[in-house]
Amino acid sequence: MSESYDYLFKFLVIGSAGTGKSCLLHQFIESKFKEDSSHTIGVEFGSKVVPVSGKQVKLQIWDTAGQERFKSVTRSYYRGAAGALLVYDVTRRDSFNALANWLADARSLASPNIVVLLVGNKSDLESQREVTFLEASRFAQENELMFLETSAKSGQNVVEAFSKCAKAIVTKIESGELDPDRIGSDSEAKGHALIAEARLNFEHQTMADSEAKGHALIAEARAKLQKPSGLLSFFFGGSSKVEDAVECYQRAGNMFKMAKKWNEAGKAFCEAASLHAKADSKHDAATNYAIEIYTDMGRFTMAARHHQSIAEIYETEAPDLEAATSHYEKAADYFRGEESNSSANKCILKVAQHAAQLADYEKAISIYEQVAATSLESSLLKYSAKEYFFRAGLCHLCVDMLNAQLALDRYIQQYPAFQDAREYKLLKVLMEHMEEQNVDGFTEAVKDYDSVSRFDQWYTTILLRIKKSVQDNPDLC
Ligand SMILES: Nc1nc2c(ncn2[C@@H]2O[C@H](COP(=O)(O)OP(=O)(O)OP(=O)(O)O)[C@@H](O)[C@H]2O)c(=O)[nH]1
Ligand SMILES: [Mg+2]
Repeated sequence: MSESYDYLFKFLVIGSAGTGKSCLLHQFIESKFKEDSSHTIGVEFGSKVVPVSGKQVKLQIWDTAGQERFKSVTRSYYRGAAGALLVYDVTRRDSFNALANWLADARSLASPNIVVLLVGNKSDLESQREVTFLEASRFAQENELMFLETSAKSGQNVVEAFSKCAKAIVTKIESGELDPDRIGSDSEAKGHALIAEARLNFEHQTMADSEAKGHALIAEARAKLQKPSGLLSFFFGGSSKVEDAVECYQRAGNMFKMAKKWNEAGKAFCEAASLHAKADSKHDAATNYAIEIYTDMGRFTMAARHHQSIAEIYETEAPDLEAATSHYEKAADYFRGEESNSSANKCILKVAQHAAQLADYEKAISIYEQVAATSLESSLLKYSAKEYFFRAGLCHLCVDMLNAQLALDRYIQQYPAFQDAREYKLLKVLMEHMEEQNVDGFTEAVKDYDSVSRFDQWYTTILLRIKKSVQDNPDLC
């Protein structure tokens, strides 16, 4: 079990949350990308023997949590570390800006002589890069750090990063600059390592148990749902089997959560949530729970998708536009947090659509205008701006003509080609008819347009409201 080695170095992997520290460690030890990495709780541990300048060096690596709330825990592991990988994410400037603080911590808590290698991770995401190689190498030079860009995903430079850092330590030892007895090969570190290894084994065992229980509960939930209801249950509360199934799904969710099977946990909680919604009972607890887990684990995309599917349930199976809107809004926020802009837009457009239907025109207008403006920034999406301006224009007409006119002028300034669009022309014609209180002309214009491109239910509702406002309230114009 015990491999032979010449040196044992304690290593730290530090840096902001989500920069890929755990993935780097996993890639280094397992030579694989960790697909489903979630935020590290406290610290994790790994070790590997690497050949360095003809010597066998055992690296005992402490992967620390980047989240602020674990700072006090992770700092207690810094002592005695010989080397550190200081990680930032090349696609996130904030993680680069935080480097100075991490470095100061490492030097003051581990040792002023700690050998630090700066790692710009996620180099595979070139198109999303926010930090250039040049400015990072400048930072490294100014702070006497070595520097590499890596990809924990492709594996590029990962082994090199650890080896390069280890090599620099060996060189320092051999030149007499470092005393090997005074760096992270002390018995305290060995003690830490043994405890961590024991803890990991224990966790693996209990996690496997929890996962098995989770699967059993899912099977139980399914069996409960398939049981025929019968006439009696109709009288004595037919929904009880649904409630039992919901409970099973929730318990399964908890088991999966303990097993760190986040995907399964989320699915189980969502099953529970959608059953609740269908049974039209109070389901907030379950949905929020599912979403909380994902948010907590930093998996915003997951949280977003779940908000989105709950919103869809509220749109179709258990109609409640306000609830749907609020879930779409949250989904959009989370998608935006992950920079999934097209998904965020899809959700926020739903919010606008429902807001208009609920007569909150101001909100709808502001969303449509915003989405139109962002679409104009991209040559691919530019074309869709006219639809959003059209929708915003119609919402304006539900409120008043003057602002509608001013808005149209603004839209043309932003997007001159809008003037030639059928949508713009229709808005203009409608406004003319409104001014003349010509309800028949209004109807004709709508009909003409509709014969070419059919209006869906949303447009029909809004157009009818505008028409009604002309009939009911001629002074409006
Ligand atoms: N494209 C790409 N994604 C990566 C890379 N490394 C990590 N990721 C992704 O980045 C996210 C965060 O990775 P983690 O390794 O868990 O981040 P961490 O730094 O350990 O986060 P904390 O534990 O909170 O400190 C995950 O979704 C990974 O899939 C990489 O090199 N390329
Ligand atoms: Mg981690």
